[in-house]
Amino acid sequence: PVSGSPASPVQFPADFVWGTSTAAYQIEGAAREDGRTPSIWDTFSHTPGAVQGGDTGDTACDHYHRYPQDVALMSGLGMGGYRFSVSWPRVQPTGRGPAVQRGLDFYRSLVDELLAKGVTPVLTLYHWDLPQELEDAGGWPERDTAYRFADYAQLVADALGDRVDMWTTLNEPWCSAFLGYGSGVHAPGRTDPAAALRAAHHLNLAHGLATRQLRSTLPGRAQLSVSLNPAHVRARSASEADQDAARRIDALATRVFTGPMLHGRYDEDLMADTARITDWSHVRDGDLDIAGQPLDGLCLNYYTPSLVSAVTADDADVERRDGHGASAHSPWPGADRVAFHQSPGEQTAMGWSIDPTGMTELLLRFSREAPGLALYVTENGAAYEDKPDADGRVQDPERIRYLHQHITAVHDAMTAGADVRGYFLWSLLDNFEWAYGYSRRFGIVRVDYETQQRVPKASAEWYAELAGTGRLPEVPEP
Ligand code: PNW
Repeated sequence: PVSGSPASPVQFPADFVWGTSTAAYQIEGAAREDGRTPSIWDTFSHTPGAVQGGDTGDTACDHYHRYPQDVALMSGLGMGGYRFSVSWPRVQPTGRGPAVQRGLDFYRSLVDELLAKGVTPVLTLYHWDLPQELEDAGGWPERDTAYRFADYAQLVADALGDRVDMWTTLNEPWCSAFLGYGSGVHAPGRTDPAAALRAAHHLNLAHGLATRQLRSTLPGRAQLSVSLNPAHVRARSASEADQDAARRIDALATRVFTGPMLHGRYDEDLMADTARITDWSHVRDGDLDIAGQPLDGLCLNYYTPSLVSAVTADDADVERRDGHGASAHSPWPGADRVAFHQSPGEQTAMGWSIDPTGMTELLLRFSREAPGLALYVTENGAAYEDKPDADGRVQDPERIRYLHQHITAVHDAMTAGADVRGYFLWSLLDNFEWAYGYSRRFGIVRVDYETQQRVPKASAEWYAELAGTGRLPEVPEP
């Protein structure tokens, strides 16, 4: 294009998948129906003080009963894909033994509904809802949980393998391990750094065991992957100390999972940094080979970068802004000399700064580090305090702007060579935002939690145009 001409349209390939993401506990409700038993999130959300407003997922968006309407909504928006998760305690209530047929039937009906409308299902096996009984037996810090996960994966594969082609094992194992067992702001709310590191390893092992099993039973067309939320870490300065702080956080946020899963190893610096906390004797011979099973794709979730520095005497009063909720306990075992800072720029309602360059850099990092793997963005989006106007319409120009910037950033990565095949917006619906309950709305469709009415926001219409044309629409003038 001639410089000075209007920016050339941002056009995506015709086979690029446009979709939305959700997770079982955040939308399904029906917490005690059809044989479902409590997960760690049921227990946690019913613990006074754990979740903002005392909110729980008991009813959520009632998607369990309203899924035909929700699929019709997606189809009306012209979505090509839908990423959802299977609730482990709905399918295998105690985390052991045979499957509950009614639980599997729900997912089978959901998938059939999607396929009938031409929406490709992308199935996540684990989006944080561990059966409580397995937590009572020790949870992710216990090795046995990894084997239980592989058995559960097999049950789901047997039931849905003939109709689902895109499988991801875990969603954001960092949150499961370090928010669940380190800072305790997520279920099960434990605050034990050594347990958090054991949990991370057993999640790596669980991913590998399940991948090995799915590979041997699913048809050859099945695509296997995992969804990670690599913190895109930036050092506040070029000083050696700040660079080292960034290295430590990258190890604990990202390489603790990508090391085993992509390269079959734990990096030496990670093991040395955490030597005070664990001797890593929970890692057995052969585990890393299992964790490093070959994958077909890598799914990345991106919202905001992290800005860190080394703690110095001057930082004694630096506010701990690590965007992970208020806790006296760190989610970063062994990195207590690291300070987190608010990145510059505007923020969303999560207090997360808006920086689309992190998206491009993240995709390019993994296109170099994992050549040959198809990349997917499986989560990206923004919470805003949008409200219906007098006519009941929801104008959410900030969300449209956020999406426009980040989808442009995905395109930039593709132009620079990243093999990105799809983008799944978080989220289809406003939903249960974990420790924040219903106080944060990420949906492109508004949910009225009193009436369960769904109202597509302006961003949904904007996104539908993108999905229909593959060309990024302009941001509407205010
Ligand atoms: C991800 N953090 O959660 C999840 O995969 C979604 O279920 C969630 O709704 C979405 O992002 C928006 O938050 C995260 O504290 C929760 O760093 C917390 C953190 C990161 C991701």
